[in-house]
Amino acid sequence: MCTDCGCNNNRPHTVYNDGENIIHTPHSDPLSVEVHSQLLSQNNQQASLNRSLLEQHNITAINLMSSPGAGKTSLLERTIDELKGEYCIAVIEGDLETENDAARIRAKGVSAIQITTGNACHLDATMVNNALQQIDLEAVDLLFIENVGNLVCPASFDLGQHHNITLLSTPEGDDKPAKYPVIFRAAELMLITKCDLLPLLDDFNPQQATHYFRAVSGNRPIIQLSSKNGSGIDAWCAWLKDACSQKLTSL
Ligand SMILES: Nc1nc2c(ncn2[C@@H]2O[C@H](COP(=O)(O)OP(=O)(O)OP(=O)(O)O)[C@@H](O)[C@H]2O)c(=O)[nH]1
Ligand SMILES: [Mg+2]
Repeated sequence: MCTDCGCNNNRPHTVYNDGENIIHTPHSDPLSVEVHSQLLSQNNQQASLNRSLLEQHNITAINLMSSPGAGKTSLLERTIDELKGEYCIAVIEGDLETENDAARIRAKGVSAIQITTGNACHLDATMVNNALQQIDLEAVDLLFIENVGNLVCPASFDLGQHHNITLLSTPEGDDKPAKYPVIFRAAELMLITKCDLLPLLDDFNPQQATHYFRAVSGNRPIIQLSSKNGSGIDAWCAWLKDACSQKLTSL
């Protein structure tokens, strides 16, 4: 048995640390590990350039990550309703196919660029840079990036954002932070979404979700909310305002 990850495959394989994440490549050769490492390194360089570009324009950028359907776009729609008068907002949407989410955001009067990744399961820094070229950055102070719905890969690709946020929706089950720790560990804040459904879900325990999140991320904050009935949206908007004002004072 492998002493690194416990798999039963006796072929050579590697476990390495890219500086933030432990990456297991259990059934591949060292060459593919090298290629993967170079791709991550190139991505990190582009992400740094994106971050500099955003900072030149005093933009706070938020990367939203979750499983498909956890409520990212619905939360953005609600957030735009709350904050549109105070902040100039733009959104970059990531999906494998369709302009659906960008159309939903544009219907709120906010500019949105849709990235369709084809078969890629996450956004990367080059895709985000291409989208940034299409946005009037002078006219933006709060940028949301809605990543592709996926609880694994998005966490490994820096996009140049300032804050990573992971959503956990109540119908997914309270054990997801324990089962998919990498994406929850990457989160500065966890949002428990669709809390209006809690009375109907007898097996989602917010305390249990909190316990699992704390086990992977320490004492980071959690907000319970519902984009349907508006509960917790004030706390979420207060967190965003704080993030924007901290950004301004750090520039
Ligand atoms: N009950 C309830 N349903 C919600 C809530 N937020 C979103 N939904 C529903 O969940 C479904 C998915 O919502 P989206 O906002 O499209 O989710 P998403 O994470 O953007 O989905 P992808 O972009 O496909 O990953 C829709 O049917 C929404 O109406 C909520 O707070 N409560
Ligand atoms: Mg969406």
